Amino acid sequence: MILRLVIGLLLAAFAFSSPASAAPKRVDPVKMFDTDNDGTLDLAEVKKAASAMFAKLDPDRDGTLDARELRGRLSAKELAAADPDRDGTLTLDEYLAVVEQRFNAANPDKDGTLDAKELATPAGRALLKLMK
Ligand SMILES: [Ca+2]
Ligand SMILES: [Ca+2]
Ligand SMILES: [Ca+2]
Repeated sequence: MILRLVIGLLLAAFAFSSPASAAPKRVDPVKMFDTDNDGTLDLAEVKKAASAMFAKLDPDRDGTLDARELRGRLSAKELAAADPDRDGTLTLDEYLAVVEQRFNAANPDKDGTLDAKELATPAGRALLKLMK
């Protein structure tokens, strides 16, 4: 009985917290990565998160990410563009170069930081894909 009630409540809460669009988890990405707590993400914070993501995506720890490991984060075209030595994989440096490009794309006001609004733009979301 109680279990069914709990499950019912959980389902209701889930339905309630899922707006029509497939919104990502309602975790504030700024709070997740804002290590200096200034309410915005600077490039250092973004790169730190992206480096952690890189390590997570590279379980065999060979120091590179291939197309399979990058699936859903970089398209084949984006991978090719980010891979100047054309070996089909990205090193951490190559990965962070893409991160920096996306950071700049998401920061049109060029103030050196991304706020929640900038992170919610398509460019900001593309950047977040490389961070979490
Ligand atoms: Ca910050
Ligand atoms: Ca490469
Ligand atoms: Ca900004």
